[in-house]
Amino acid sequence: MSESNTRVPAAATGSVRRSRDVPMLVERARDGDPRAVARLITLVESGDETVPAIAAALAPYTGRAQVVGLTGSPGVGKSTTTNELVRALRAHGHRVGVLAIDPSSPFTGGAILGDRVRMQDHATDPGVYIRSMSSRGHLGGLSAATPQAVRVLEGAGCDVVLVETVGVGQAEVEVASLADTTLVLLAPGMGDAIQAVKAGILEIADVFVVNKADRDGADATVRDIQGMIALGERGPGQWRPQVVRAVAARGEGIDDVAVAIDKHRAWLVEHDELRRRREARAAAEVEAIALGVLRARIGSLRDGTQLPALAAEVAAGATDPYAAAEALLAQLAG
Ligand SMILES: Nc1nc2c(ncn2[C@@H]2O[C@H](COP(=O)(O)OP(=O)(O)OP(=O)(O)O)[C@@H](O)[C@H]2O)c(=O)[nH]1
Ligand SMILES: [Mg+2]
Repeated sequence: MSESNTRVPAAATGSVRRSRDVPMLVERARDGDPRAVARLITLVESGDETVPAIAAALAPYTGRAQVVGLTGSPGVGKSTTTNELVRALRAHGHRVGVLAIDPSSPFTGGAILGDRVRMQDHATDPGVYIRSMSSRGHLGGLSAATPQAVRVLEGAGCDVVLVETVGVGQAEVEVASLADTTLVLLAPGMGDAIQAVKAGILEIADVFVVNKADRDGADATVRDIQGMIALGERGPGQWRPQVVRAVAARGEGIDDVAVAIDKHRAWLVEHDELRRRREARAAAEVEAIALGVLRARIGSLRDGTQLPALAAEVAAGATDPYAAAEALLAQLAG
């Protein structure tokens, strides 16, 4: 979020920064006030008690943005590519949101991105929201707060939301379940192609970007990944992952990446896959929320009588854990 660059009267700023007034915040976010957007994302990121109200207020605007996930090994060039994609999307007049999911920071709380993140080019552009979010300290990691943050950005009028995550196994799968289109970035000489197969990335990538194509070995990496795609089983009408080479640091190949994203988007719509993916995403979200509520309820039972009593019975061999779990669920339902 370009918090430092936007002029809003000081009084309004103060009230927005600490506000829990959801209708006011949503209205201001709808008007494009970056501080309201930042505040709403902070609230969803911290799992504030206003989150259900925020989700309800934003529901009418859900599904408007194209969500594009970018993932790949540390340092492969995700942020550089994101920065360049933002430039390309802005050139087409799109409003763009960027969520950089940072697994290393314990809690960002809306911190302005350091130059480490290489997206400063757009810091003063009112048509771009850039926000770093922590994936640590959240039950459910990326899956918990990110869909809500995407909603906030959709509510703020973003046509495209780019989500950058460092590819470390689970995060890749999570970003894929969140995104309409998933880009997996590789670089020559990182053994990435083999890693990709190991981590099951082949299944989640809609577009492979072989970045740092200015380096030796780019041809081999492209060949490797194309070979793997050729081996993959694909039914008729299924999407065949595209492979694009880029030198993000010089802005080269980014137009090709944008074309591949558009092509995938068209395919999604044509095959009714967009609806299917989004419904699957919504199902996962509802399930995660419901499980969270259940977990909280079970937790509260610890203070009651049944769970400790059941646990004592299981430990003593007086009953088995399955029967005890059934008893616990029966108590929750009752
Ligand atoms: N040679 C070369 N270097 C690049 C290219 N793209 C990015 N880099 C450099 O690679 C380094 C890492 O780039 P980032 O965009 O920060 O990579 P990242 O994947 O976002 O990194 P993390 O978020 O830390 O995982 C930077 O020094 C970039 O300048 C490229 O196409 N060629
Ligand atoms: Mg990065």
